[in-house]
Amino acid sequence: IPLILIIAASLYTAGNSAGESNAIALDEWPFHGGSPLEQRFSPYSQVNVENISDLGLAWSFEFNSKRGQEATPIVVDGVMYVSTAWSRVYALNAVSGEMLWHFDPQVSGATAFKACCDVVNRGVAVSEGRVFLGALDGRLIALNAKTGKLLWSVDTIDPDKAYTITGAPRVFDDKVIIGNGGAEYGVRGYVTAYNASTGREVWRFYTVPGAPDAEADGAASDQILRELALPTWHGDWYKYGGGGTVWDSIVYDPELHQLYIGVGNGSPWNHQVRSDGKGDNLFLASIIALDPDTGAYKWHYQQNPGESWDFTATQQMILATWNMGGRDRKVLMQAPKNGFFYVIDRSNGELISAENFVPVNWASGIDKVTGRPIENPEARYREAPFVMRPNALGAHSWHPMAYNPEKQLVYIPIYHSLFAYGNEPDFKFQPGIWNNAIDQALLQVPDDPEEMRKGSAGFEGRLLAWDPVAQKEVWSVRHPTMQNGGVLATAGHLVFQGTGTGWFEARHADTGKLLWRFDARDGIIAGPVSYQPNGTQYVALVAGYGGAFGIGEGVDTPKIRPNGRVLVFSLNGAAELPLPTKEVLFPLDPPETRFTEVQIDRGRLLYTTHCYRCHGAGAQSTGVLPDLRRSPALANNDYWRAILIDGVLASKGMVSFAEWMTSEEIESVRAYVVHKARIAQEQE
Ligand code: PQQ
Repeated sequence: IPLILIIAASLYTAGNSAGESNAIALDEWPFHGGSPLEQRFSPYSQVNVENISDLGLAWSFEFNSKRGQEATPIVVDGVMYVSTAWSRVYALNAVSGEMLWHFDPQVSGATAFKACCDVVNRGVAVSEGRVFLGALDGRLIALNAKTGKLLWSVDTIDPDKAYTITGAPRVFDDKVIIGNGGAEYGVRGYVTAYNASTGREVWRFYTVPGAPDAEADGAASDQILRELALPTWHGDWYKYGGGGTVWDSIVYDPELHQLYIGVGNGSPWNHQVRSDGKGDNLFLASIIALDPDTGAYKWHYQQNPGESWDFTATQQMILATWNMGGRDRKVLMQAPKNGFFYVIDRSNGELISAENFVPVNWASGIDKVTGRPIENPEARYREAPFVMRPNALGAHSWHPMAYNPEKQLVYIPIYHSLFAYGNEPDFKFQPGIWNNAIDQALLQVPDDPEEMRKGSAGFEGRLLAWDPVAQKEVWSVRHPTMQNGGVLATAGHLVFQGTGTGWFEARHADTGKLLWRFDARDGIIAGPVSYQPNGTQYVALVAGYGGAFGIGEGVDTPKIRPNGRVLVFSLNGAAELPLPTKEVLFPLDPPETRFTEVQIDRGRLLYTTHCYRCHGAGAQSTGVLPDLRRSPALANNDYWRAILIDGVLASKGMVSFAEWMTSEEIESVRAYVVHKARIAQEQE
């Protein structure tokens, strides 16, 4: 075990009764969640409720991409290691901001097509002079922490399948572990542990069974999947991959020497299609505990048996120890997409409590004895569509929450949203492309902005302070936009969070009162960190919009965005934030060509199926990816075909759709975008 983990683990076990700090006495941010317990709590109080008005920008650093910025920086030995879009990594002096090195894994632009939710990267892991990076194209890469030079690189995926990596690796003992994404594209989820010095594979654990007649695959999961999981699957799931990707949260528990992995949704989403509407489909939407040495299964807790809505247990897991009824309980907390806050005994996976932290209509509660949700039968959209709250975007997604162990409060960046699920009438599985087997027609957005606004009425983003012991809200504040940043809690009685509208804010941890804010001039979605080298406390974060919500929906968000930037604050910091690089939008200048209503309507459905997730609802860009209504290629079908059929922009992430749409269908998409451009022009 590396020294740092031994120190960390002994400090945790020292402070393990309720109310006592579980925080580590390290002056840096060595792990993804700050400490191995992933509480995102800084034990420093130099910056506090009394002096927060003196907090100012100490330095900033600009990346070279304005795609989604989701990384949590790691700070070790005075160096900040931070990743950005396209899996690029920078090493910066954590005090001065001076760049020490950068590494670009040269991910091919076409990989963007396989990424459901932007070309994001949530961060690196650092241990014993090595930096570990999961690249979007599936490579796990080890770099020399001093020089940024490549030490080793392994391909963790089957390149013929639509796997991607957006999550941060985790390191423990002499191993580094990584999962992947792609459950919308027909893959089978797994995690793999590699030897940290050599990159040699040590073990792999698949989260869902393969074909029933498949030979033993030598993976650590083989036997448990056959015994426990296989009987819970029906139909042709293995032809569709099954899903269960571990695309974000993995936690190594140094106290119990266990590894927890958060497993995602089914592929395709619709349980009717995936598994004939039968069976629990283990281990979808489950937390699984594994033996870190061998990958052997220890226990699991499934949140959504027969998952059918893109519900995931991939959200962050926070570990703590509480004194309950006179005895210490080692708990694991998670606020997954489905809207319930779960407290689980991490020694055995037993449910301690679960209550909804947002309004939900798919279940009336969680049965305390069985641990299963008490479902509203209509939510399974078997006979009729169901307007569900929350939905696939989740009540809470990857945006990190924070736990203040001194106050025993969790601060969660939450969403309220709803949409209609319905059976896809003519589902045909197409490997390698978005397949969820739900009716895309129900997701089409109306042309009338008033109607569109009505459709999204009730959508809101909040910061919620939650008492995880009593399972109830303590306070919450509403933000102007739905998607906002991750959260940091500090011993200075502060809670830090960035907003979608571009403010970096500090609030009082007890009341939510706004105490300080800084104009970051760009939407923020990532989570802040804090470190205190040489006696000065810094608070740092990456600013920049994007991600699933940030490219797909952003009706009222700023349209010209700067590149992502690292912003670092300290007391009396007096740096100026440079104005963003200037950018000019193409004019709205749709061609005169007339299209029929039928073409436009057909284009609307195709746009919703294939284009919407990157280029925005109703062809309204959020400013992260190009606004198609302003594209010069709209002018002429030859230009349009060059992009959509010949794939001339593949290196930028816009691949050919020739395999997925006919020429006529591609023309209908142009008809729809021209139609939307005309409407926008009239409104200008
Ligand atoms: N990624 C984001 C993001 O970065 O904003 C949001 C989501 C993902 C989701 O809501 C997902 O459901 C999701 N699902 C998968 C998957 O099923 O494999 C992967 C990812 C990802 O890797 O980013 C996301």
